[in-house]
Amino acid sequence: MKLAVTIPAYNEENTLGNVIHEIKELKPEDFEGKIDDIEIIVINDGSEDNTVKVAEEAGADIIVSFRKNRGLARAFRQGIETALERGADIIVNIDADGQYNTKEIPKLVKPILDGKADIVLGSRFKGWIEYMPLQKKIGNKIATWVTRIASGFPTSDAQTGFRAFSRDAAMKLHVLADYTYVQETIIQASHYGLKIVEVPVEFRKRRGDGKSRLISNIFGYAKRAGMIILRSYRDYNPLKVFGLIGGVFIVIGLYYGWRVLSYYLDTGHVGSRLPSAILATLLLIVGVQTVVLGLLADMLKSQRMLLDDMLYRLKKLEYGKKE
Ligand SMILES: Nc1nc2c(ncn2[C@@H]2O[C@H](COP(=O)(O)OP(=O)(O)OP(=O)(O)O)[C@@H](O)[C@H]2O)c(=O)[nH]1
Ligand SMILES: [Mg+2]
Repeated sequence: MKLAVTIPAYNEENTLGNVIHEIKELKPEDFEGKIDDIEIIVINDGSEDNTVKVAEEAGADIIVSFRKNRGLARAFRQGIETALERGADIIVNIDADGQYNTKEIPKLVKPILDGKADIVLGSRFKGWIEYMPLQKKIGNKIATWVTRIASGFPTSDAQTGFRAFSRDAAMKLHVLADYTYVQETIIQASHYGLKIVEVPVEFRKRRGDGKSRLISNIFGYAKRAGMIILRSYRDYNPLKVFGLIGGVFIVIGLYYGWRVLSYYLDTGHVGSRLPSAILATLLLIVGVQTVVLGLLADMLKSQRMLLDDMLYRLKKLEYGKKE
Protein backbone atom coordinates (compact mmCIF):
# COMPACT_ATOMS: atom_id res chain seq x y z
CA MET A 1 0.00 0.00 0.00
CA LYS A 2 1.05 3.51 -0.69
CA LEU A 3 1.15 6.34 1.83
CA ALA A 4 1.36 9.95 0.71
CA VAL A 5 2.44 12.56 3.21
CA THR A 6 1.28 16.03 2.24
CA ILE A 7 3.02 19.05 3.72
CA PRO A 8 1.54 22.50 3.10
CA ALA A 9 4.34 25.00 3.49
CA TYR A 10 4.51 28.74 3.47
CA ASN A 11 7.93 30.22 4.14
CA GLU A 12 9.15 27.23 6.13
CA GLU A 13 12.80 27.04 5.01
CA ASN A 14 13.99 26.65 8.60
CA THR A 15 11.93 23.61 9.54
CA LEU A 16 10.70 21.84 6.40
CA GLY A 17 14.00 20.07 5.65
CA ASN A 18 14.04 18.34 8.99
CA VAL A 19 10.39 17.25 8.67
CA ILE A 20 11.17 15.63 5.30
CA HIS A 21 14.35 13.94 6.58
CA GLU A 22 12.43 12.47 9.49
CA ILE A 23 9.65 11.13 7.27
CA LYS A 24 12.25 9.49 5.07
CA GLU A 25 13.44 7.50 8.07
CA LEU A 26 10.10 5.68 8.33
CA LYS A 27 10.30 2.01 7.29
CA PRO A 28 7.65 -0.55 6.24
CA GLU A 29 8.19 -2.31 9.60
CA ASP A 30 6.89 0.82 11.33
CA PHE A 31 3.58 0.08 9.61
CA GLU A 32 3.61 -3.66 10.38
CA GLY A 33 4.80 -4.17 6.80
CA LYS A 34 1.50 -2.91 5.40
CA ILE A 35 2.93 0.22 3.75
CA ASP A 36 5.63 -0.36 1.17
CA ASP A 37 5.78 3.01 -0.52
CA ILE A 38 5.91 6.47 1.06
CA GLU A 39 5.73 9.57 -1.07
CA ILE A 40 6.33 13.08 0.26
CA ILE A 41 4.33 15.84 -1.38
CA VAL A 42 5.15 19.45 -0.52
CA ILE A 43 2.70 22.15 -1.46
CA ASN A 44 4.59 25.39 -1.57
CA ASP A 45 2.07 28.15 -1.22
CA GLY A 46 3.96 30.95 -2.96
CA SER A 47 6.76 31.09 -0.39
CA GLU A 48 9.11 34.03 -0.68
CA ASP A 49 12.01 32.21 0.99
CA ASN A 50 13.97 29.05 0.09
CA THR A 51 11.22 26.58 0.94
CA VAL A 52 11.37 24.97 -2.51
CA LYS A 53 15.15 24.61 -2.48
CA VAL A 54 15.06 23.11 0.99
CA ALA A 55 12.33 20.66 -0.06
CA GLU A 56 14.32 19.60 -3.13
CA GLU A 57 17.52 19.13 -1.19
CA ALA A 58 15.79 17.15 1.53
CA GLY A 59 14.40 14.82 -1.11
CA ALA A 60 10.68 15.59 -1.36
CA ASP A 61 9.17 13.40 -4.09
CA ILE A 62 6.77 15.99 -5.45
CA ILE A 63 6.74 19.73 -5.00
CA VAL A 64 3.68 21.59 -6.18
CA SER A 65 4.17 25.33 -6.19
CA PHE A 66 1.57 28.08 -6.28
CA ARG A 67 2.91 31.23 -7.87
CA LYS A 68 1.38 33.36 -5.15
CA ASN A 69 0.08 32.68 -1.67
CA ARG A 70 -3.39 31.15 -1.99
CA GLY A 71 -4.13 30.03 1.53
CA LEU A 72 -3.74 26.90 3.62
CA ALA A 73 -7.09 25.33 2.65
CA ARG A 74 -6.28 25.56 -1.06
CA ALA A 75 -2.85 24.08 -0.42
CA PHE A 76 -4.43 21.27 1.59
CA ARG A 77 -6.92 20.54 -1.22
CA GLN A 78 -4.09 20.52 -3.74
CA GLY A 79 -2.17 18.10 -1.54
CA ILE A 80 -5.12 15.71 -1.39
CA GLU A 81 -5.65 15.91 -5.16
CA THR A 82 -2.00 15.29 -5.94
CA ALA A 83 -1.91 12.35 -3.52
CA LEU A 84 -5.00 10.83 -5.14
CA GLU A 85 -3.51 11.33 -8.61
CA ARG A 86 -0.39 9.54 -7.42
CA GLY A 87 -2.49 6.59 -6.30
CA ALA A 88 -2.12 6.98 -2.54
CA ASP A 89 -4.17 4.55 -0.43
CA ILE A 90 -3.71 6.62 2.69
CA ILE A 91 -2.89 10.32 2.98
CA VAL A 92 -1.31 11.94 6.00
CA ASN A 93 -1.21 15.70 6.28
CA ILE A 94 1.43 17.22 8.53
CA ASP A 95 2.50 20.80 9.10
CA ALA A 96 5.86 21.99 7.81
CA ASP A 97 6.90 23.68 11.01
CA GLY A 98 8.07 20.55 12.83
CA GLN A 99 5.54 20.87 15.63
CA TYR A 100 4.17 17.37 15.07
CA ASN A 101 6.35 14.33 15.57
CA THR A 102 6.74 12.40 12.30
CA LYS A 103 7.51 9.25 14.31
CA GLU A 104 3.84 9.25 15.21
CA ILE A 105 2.71 8.85 11.59
CA PRO A 106 2.40 5.03 11.97
CA LYS A 107 0.20 5.54 15.04
CA LEU A 108 -1.98 7.94 13.07
CA VAL A 109 -2.32 5.58 10.13
CA LYS A 110 -3.00 2.41 12.12
CA PRO A 111 -6.77 2.81 12.64
CA ILE A 112 -7.17 3.20 8.86
CA LEU A 113 -4.92 0.21 8.12
CA ASP A 114 -6.98 -1.82 10.60
CA GLY A 115 -10.19 -0.78 8.88
CA LYS A 116 -11.38 1.00 12.01
CA ALA A 117 -11.44 4.58 10.71
CA ASP A 118 -11.83 6.71 7.60
CA ILE A 119 -10.22 9.76 9.14
CA VAL A 120 -7.80 10.00 12.05
CA LEU A 121 -7.18 13.23 13.90
CA GLY A 122 -4.01 13.65 15.91
CA SER A 123 -5.30 15.27 19.09
CA ARG A 124 -2.84 17.51 20.88
CA PHE A 125 -5.15 18.01 23.83
CA LYS A 126 -5.41 14.27 24.43
CA GLY A 127 -1.64 14.02 23.99
CA TRP A 128 1.22 16.22 25.11
CA ILE A 129 1.78 19.92 24.46
CA GLU A 130 5.27 21.28 24.95
CA TYR A 131 4.20 24.87 24.54
CA MET A 132 1.08 26.69 23.43
CA PRO A 133 0.49 30.33 24.34
CA LEU A 134 -2.53 30.82 26.59
CA GLN A 135 -4.53 32.84 24.07
CA LYS A 136 -4.05 30.10 21.45
CA LYS A 137 -5.05 27.46 23.95
CA ILE A 138 -8.25 29.33 24.74
CA GLY A 139 -8.87 30.02 21.03
CA ASN A 140 -8.35 26.35 20.21
CA LYS A 141 -10.73 25.26 22.95
CA ILE A 142 -13.45 27.65 21.80
CA ALA A 143 -13.11 26.73 18.11
CA THR A 144 -13.12 23.04 19.04
CA TRP A 145 -16.27 23.49 21.10
CA VAL A 146 -18.02 25.31 18.23
CA THR A 147 -16.93 22.62 15.77
CA ARG A 148 -18.29 19.94 18.10
CA ILE A 149 -21.70 21.59 18.04
CA ALA A 150 -21.59 22.18 14.28
CA SER A 151 -20.40 18.68 13.41
CA GLY A 152 -21.95 16.54 16.14
CA PHE A 153 -18.57 14.81 16.46
CA PRO A 154 -17.05 15.12 19.94
CA THR A 155 -13.62 16.24 18.78
CA SER A 156 -11.06 17.28 21.36
CA ASP A 157 -8.88 19.19 18.89
CA ALA A 158 -10.55 20.56 15.78
CA GLN A 159 -7.52 22.64 14.73
CA THR A 160 -4.96 19.87 14.52
CA GLY A 161 -2.83 19.87 11.37
CA PHE A 162 -1.83 16.23 11.83
CA ARG A 163 -4.40 13.99 10.19
CA ALA A 164 -4.77 10.80 8.18
CA PHE A 165 -7.37 10.07 5.51
CA SER A 166 -8.31 6.90 3.72
CA ARG A 167 -8.39 7.20 -0.07
CA ASP A 168 -12.16 7.01 -0.08
CA ALA A 169 -12.57 9.66 2.63
CA ALA A 170 -10.19 11.96 0.74
CA MET A 171 -12.40 11.67 -2.33
CA LYS A 172 -15.55 12.46 -0.34
CA LEU A 173 -14.28 15.72 1.15
CA HIS A 174 -14.70 18.88 -0.88
CA VAL A 175 -13.10 21.79 0.92
CA LEU A 176 -14.67 25.06 -0.18
CA ALA A 177 -12.85 27.57 2.04
CA ASP A 178 -9.48 29.01 1.12
CA TYR A 179 -8.12 30.09 4.50
CA THR A 180 -8.29 26.97 6.65
CA TYR A 181 -9.61 23.47 6.09
CA VAL A 182 -9.49 22.13 9.62
CA GLN A 183 -13.02 22.61 10.93
CA GLU A 184 -14.81 22.28 7.59
CA THR A 185 -13.37 18.81 6.95
CA ILE A 186 -14.65 17.58 10.34
CA ILE A 187 -18.13 18.99 9.74
CA GLN A 188 -18.28 17.44 6.25
CA ALA A 189 -16.87 14.10 7.34
CA SER A 190 -19.32 13.84 10.16
CA HIS A 191 -22.19 14.79 7.88
CA TYR A 192 -21.24 12.09 5.38
CA GLY A 193 -21.08 9.48 8.11
CA LEU A 194 -17.33 8.92 7.81
CA LYS A 195 -15.80 7.26 10.82
CA ILE A 196 -13.51 9.70 12.62
CA VAL A 197 -11.09 8.52 15.29
CA GLU A 198 -8.74 10.57 17.46
CA VAL A 199 -5.33 9.48 18.65
CA PRO A 200 -3.21 11.43 21.14
CA VAL A 201 -0.17 13.14 19.62
CA GLU A 202 2.75 15.31 20.67
CA PHE A 203 2.84 18.99 19.90
CA ARG A 204 6.20 20.71 20.09
CA LYS A 205 7.12 24.33 20.25
CA ARG A 206 7.50 25.99 16.87
CA ARG A 207 11.19 26.03 15.97
CA GLY A 208 12.90 28.43 13.52
CA ASP A 209 11.73 32.01 13.92
CA GLY A 210 8.84 30.79 16.08
CA LYS A 211 6.28 32.87 14.21
CA SER A 212 2.96 31.38 13.15
CA ARG A 213 2.42 31.57 9.40
CA LEU A 214 -1.31 31.15 9.62
CA ILE A 215 -2.32 33.17 12.64
CA SER A 216 -0.91 36.67 12.87
CA ASN A 217 -3.79 37.82 15.01
CA ILE A 218 -5.98 35.51 17.07
CA PHE A 219 -9.09 37.67 16.58
CA GLY A 220 -8.60 37.72 12.82
CA TYR A 221 -8.33 33.93 12.90
CA ALA A 222 -11.45 33.61 15.09
CA LYS A 223 -13.42 35.77 12.68
CA ARG A 224 -12.36 33.88 9.55
CA ALA A 225 -12.60 30.41 11.07
CA GLY A 226 -15.92 31.34 12.69
CA MET A 227 -17.35 32.31 9.31
CA ILE A 228 -16.16 29.04 7.75
CA ILE A 229 -17.77 26.99 10.55
CA LEU A 230 -21.03 28.97 10.31
CA ARG A 231 -21.15 28.57 6.53
CA SER A 232 -20.57 24.83 6.68
CA TYR A 233 -23.17 24.43 9.41
CA ARG A 234 -25.69 26.52 7.48
CA ASP A 235 -25.07 24.56 4.27
CA TYR A 236 -25.83 21.24 5.95
CA ASN A 237 -28.60 22.43 8.30
CA PRO A 238 -30.44 25.22 6.46
CA LEU A 239 -33.85 24.43 7.90
CA LYS A 240 -32.54 24.52 11.46
CA VAL A 241 -30.67 27.80 10.95
CA PHE A 242 -33.33 29.71 9.03
CA GLY A 243 -36.14 28.03 10.95
CA LEU A 244 -34.65 29.20 14.24
CA ILE A 245 -34.11 32.78 13.08
CA GLY A 246 -37.55 32.92 11.45
CA GLY A 247 -39.09 31.25 14.48
CA VAL A 248 -37.76 33.95 16.82
CA PHE A 249 -39.29 36.69 14.61
CA ILE A 250 -42.60 34.84 14.43
CA VAL A 251 -42.82 34.25 18.19
CA ILE A 252 -42.13 37.92 18.98
CA GLY A 253 -44.55 38.95 16.21
CA LEU A 254 -47.25 36.69 17.60
CA TYR A 255 -46.73 38.14 21.07
CA TYR A 256 -47.26 41.72 19.88
CA GLY A 257 -50.05 40.58 17.55
CA TRP A 258 -51.84 38.89 20.44
CA ARG A 259 -51.59 42.02 22.57
CA VAL A 260 -53.11 44.13 19.80
CA LEU A 261 -55.84 41.56 19.14
CA SER A 262 -56.90 41.24 22.77
CA TYR A 263 -56.93 45.06 23.09
CA TYR A 264 -59.11 45.22 20.00
CA LEU A 265 -61.47 42.53 21.33
CA ASP A 266 -61.82 44.45 24.61
CA THR A 267 -62.24 47.96 23.25
CA GLY A 268 -63.39 47.49 19.67
CA HIS A 269 -60.58 49.66 18.27
CA VAL A 270 -56.77 49.48 17.89
CA GLY A 271 -56.16 53.05 18.99
CA SER A 272 -52.84 53.53 20.79
CA ARG A 273 -51.76 49.99 19.93
CA LEU A 274 -51.25 50.91 16.26
CA PRO A 275 -47.41 50.93 16.47
CA SER A 276 -47.55 47.45 18.06
CA ALA A 277 -49.82 46.29 15.25
CA ILE A 278 -47.36 47.54 12.64
CA LEU A 279 -44.42 45.96 14.50
CA ALA A 280 -46.24 42.63 14.78
CA THR A 281 -47.03 42.64 11.06
CA LEU A 282 -43.44 43.43 10.14
CA LEU A 283 -42.05 40.76 12.47
CA LEU A 284 -44.44 38.14 11.12
CA ILE A 285 -43.64 39.00 7.49
CA VAL A 286 -39.88 38.85 8.11
CA GLY A 287 -40.28 35.62 10.14
CA VAL A 288 -42.34 33.84 7.52
CA GLN A 289 -40.01 34.99 4.76
CA THR A 290 -37.00 33.69 6.67
CA VAL A 291 -38.68 30.31 7.08
CA VAL A 292 -39.47 30.28 3.34
CA LEU A 293 -35.82 31.12 2.70
CA GLY A 294 -34.96 28.09 4.83
CA LEU A 295 -37.18 25.89 2.66
CA LEU A 296 -35.44 27.20 -0.45
CA ALA A 297 -32.04 26.68 1.15
CA ASP A 298 -33.10 23.15 2.03
CA MET A 299 -33.81 22.53 -1.64
CA LEU A 300 -30.35 23.89 -2.43
CA LYS A 301 -28.95 21.49 0.12
CA SER A 302 -30.50 18.59 -1.77
CA GLN A 303 -28.79 19.89 -4.91
CA ARG A 304 -25.52 20.17 -3.04
CA MET A 305 -25.83 16.57 -1.83
CA LEU A 306 -26.37 15.42 -5.40
CA LEU A 307 -23.44 17.51 -6.63
CA ASP A 308 -21.22 16.17 -3.87
CA ASP A 309 -22.16 12.64 -4.82
CA MET A 310 -21.46 13.35 -8.49
CA LEU A 311 -18.13 14.91 -7.63
CA TYR A 312 -17.23 11.86 -5.56
CA ARG A 313 -18.11 9.52 -8.42
CA LEU A 314 -16.22 11.73 -10.86
CA LYS A 315 -13.14 11.66 -8.64
CA LYS A 316 -13.41 7.89 -8.45
CA LEU A 317 -13.40 7.73 -12.24
CA GLU A 318 -10.67 10.34 -12.62
CA TYR A 319 -8.32 8.87 -10.05
CA GLY A 320 -9.10 5.30 -10.96
CA LYS A 321 -10.51 2.63 -8.72
CA LYS A 322 -8.05 1.15 -6.30
CA GLU A 323 -9.64 -1.77 -4.57
N1 LIG B 1 -0.24 26.61 2.07
C1 LIG B 1 -0.21 27.42 3.09
N2 LIG B 1 0.24 26.94 4.20
C2 LIG B 1 0.27 27.75 5.24
C3 LIG B 1 -0.16 29.08 5.20
N3 LIG B 1 -0.04 29.57 6.41
C4 LIG B 1 0.45 28.57 7.14
N4 LIG B 1 0.65 27.49 6.43
C5 LIG B 1 1.18 26.19 6.80
O1 LIG B 1 0.21 25.56 7.60
C6 LIG B 1 0.84 24.93 8.68
C7 LIG B 1 0.26 25.46 9.95
O2 LIG B 1 0.55 26.83 10.07
P1 LIG B 1 1.15 27.42 11.41
O3 LIG B 1 1.60 28.81 11.15
O4 LIG B 1 2.14 26.47 11.97
O5 LIG B 1 -0.14 27.48 12.33
P2 LIG B 1 -0.29 26.95 13.80
O6 LIG B 1 0.44 25.66 13.97
O7 LIG B 1 -1.74 26.96 14.08
O8 LIG B 1 0.39 28.08 14.64
P3 LIG B 1 1.74 27.97 15.50
O9 LIG B 1 1.40 27.17 16.70
O10 LIG B 1 2.13 29.37 15.86
O11 LIG B 1 2.75 27.32 14.63
C8 LIG B 1 2.35 25.13 8.49
O12 LIG B 1 2.87 24.00 7.82
C9 LIG B 1 2.43 26.34 7.60
O13 LIG B 1 3.56 26.35 6.75
C10 LIG B 1 -0.60 29.58 3.97
O14 LIG B 1 -0.97 30.74 3.81
N5 LIG B 1 -0.61 28.71 2.95
MG1 LIG C 1 2.32 25.40 13.69
